[in-house]
Amino acid sequence: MKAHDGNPLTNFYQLGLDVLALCLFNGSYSATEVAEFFNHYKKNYYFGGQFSVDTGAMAVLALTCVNRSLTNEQIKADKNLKKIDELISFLVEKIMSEKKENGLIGNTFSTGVAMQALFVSSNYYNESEWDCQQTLDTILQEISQGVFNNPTAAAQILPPLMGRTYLDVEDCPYVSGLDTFNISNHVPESERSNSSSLIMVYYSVVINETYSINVTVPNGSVFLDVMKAARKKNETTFGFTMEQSSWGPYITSVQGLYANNNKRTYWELLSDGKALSQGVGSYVVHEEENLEIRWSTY
Ligand code: B12
Ligand SMILES: *[C@@H]1O[C@H](CO)[C@@H](O)[C@H](O)[C@H]1NC(C)=O
Ligand SMILES: *[C@@H]1O[C@H](CO)[C@@H](O)[C@H](O)[C@H]1NC(C)=O
Ligand SMILES: *[C@@H]1O[C@H](CO)[C@@H](O)[C@H](O)[C@H]1NC(C)=O
Ligand SMILES: *[C@@H]1O[C@H](CO)[C@@H](O)[C@H](O)[C@H]1NC(C)=O
Ligand SMILES: *[C@@H]1O[C@H](CO)[C@@H](O)[C@H](O)[C@H]1NC(C)=O
Ligand SMILES: *[C@@H]1O[C@H](CO)[C@@H](O)[C@H](O)[C@H]1NC(C)=O
Ligand SMILES: *[C@@H]1O[C@H](CO)[C@@H](O)[C@H](O)[C@H]1NC(C)=O
Ligand SMILES: *[C@@H]1O[C@H](CO)[C@@H](O)[C@H](O)[C@H]1NC(C)=O
Ligand SMILES: *[C@@H]1O[C@H](CO)[C@@H](O)[C@H](O)[C@H]1NC(C)=O
Repeated sequence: MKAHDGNPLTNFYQLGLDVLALCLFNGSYSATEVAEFFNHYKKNYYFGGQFSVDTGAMAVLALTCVNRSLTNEQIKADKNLKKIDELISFLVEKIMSEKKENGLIGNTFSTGVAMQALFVSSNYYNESEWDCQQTLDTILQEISQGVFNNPTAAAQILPPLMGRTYLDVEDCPYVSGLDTFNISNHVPESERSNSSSLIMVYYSVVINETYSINVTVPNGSVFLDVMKAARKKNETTFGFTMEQSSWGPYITSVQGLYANNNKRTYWELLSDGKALSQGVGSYVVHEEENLEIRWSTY
């Protein structure tokens, strides 16, 4: 981070996961350094100027674990450690301010981690500030519509549905049996695809110039199908590469221009000018929709 102007080459969500793992499994780390990193580089809680609820929530979970492991002597001896308390308070306030009218916190997919963070930090807000039941009702409705079919999305929402958080991981009696689990990411084609009819969508690649095309795809297609159809028509303009990740396919390049963590660049997905909350493998497109993939920074 120090060599990159305070920007981690991964991200603060991952720093949160790392600290949480070290803390839960009694690894060795310096609580003072943890406090420093999470406090000093606050810009890393934001992507493109927007507070990332997922990132803040993961930090709250990690910091809470660290805070719980501190002895009173440590706190008295080191002023930095007092900052952990202040930092949790700051993050909880930010998370709370991203609460929506329907109870979601941030968006659908950050709500699971946000709920976990709020479960462990109830000292830092007023009971009346958060209607947990409303959040739960909205989430259950979304689950029944298949919104959480992605296994990674499910993994983030499942603990709070059971009244649990990632801080409870150490209690899990099944850890040694996890490798016998076989979770398939396969969603039957028939569930989302109705190929009996075709729809037309607008698709643009935006770098400094805008490259547009109209493509026809079967009704029920996802964003990735549109990109493939466009690529078939013009490989030079609409060619792209992707990488599998836990959330599905991640777009790494378009027109040979590659996203780069060092430079904080990425390919952003939009519909009618609004950033999408799903990736190219999940987002189902609609007739006459204005789809865009834009060269952006975060
Ligand atoms: C950091 C981050 C990013 C960074 C990634 C680069 C970096 N330097 O780390 C940036 C800002 C570039 C980014 C971009 C996008 N992201 Co993002 N991202 C995250 C975040 C906060 C943490 C991911 C992470 O590090 N996980 C931990 C590591 C260990 O797991 P990992 O699988 O190896 O992580 C990699 C992948 O997750 C990948 N990645 C990041 N975002 C996305 C999104 C999708 C759809 C895919 C397939 C992969 C992917 O980058 C990570 C680092 O290499 C998560 C929050 C969360 N709750 O998970 C959201 C999250 C995964 N992102 C999300 C979305 C929607 C996107 C975008 C589609 C947004 C957009 N409109 O363009 C784009 C991806 C477009 C594309 N090119 O395909 C959603 C996914 C929801 C869903 N159901 O699919 C999440 C859950 C945030 C949210 N609450 O909405 N993201
Ligand atoms: C970590 O240490 C705590 C307290 O000493 C102990 O209760 C816990 O079982 C340890 N966890 C692991 C995973 O070793
Ligand atoms: C952090 O520790 C302090 C002192 O032990 C305590 O007062 C505070 O409630 C703790 N915070 C959390 C989130 O556990
Ligand atoms: C909680 O709310 C009550 C009444 O609305 C208020 O008096 C109190 O100061 C609040 N506490 C905190 C910690 O915000
Ligand atoms: C997991 O399930 C998939 C699909 O059902 C199958 O192809 C794969 O061989 C299985 N893997 C293991 C290790 O059982
Ligand atoms: C698929 O389309 C046909 C006709 O276009 C329609 O009758 C049928 O209900 C559709 N199926 C789904 C699952 O939408
Ligand atoms: C976009 O245009 C600016 C200014 O002309 C230029 O500096 C930059 O390199 C261009 N970006 C790309 C990705 O082509
Ligand atoms: C796409 O279709 C719209 C309306 O049907 C038309 O106005 C536009 O010029 C078309 N764009 C391209 C790139 O063909
Ligand atoms: C596409 O399918 C959906 C249901 O899956 C249906 O509501 C919609 O009317 C269909 N659109 C077209 C243009 O066939
Ligand atoms: C692809 O698009 C570029 C402009 O972006 C154009 O110069 C080229 O002729 C197109 N190729 C085909 C096969 O249409």
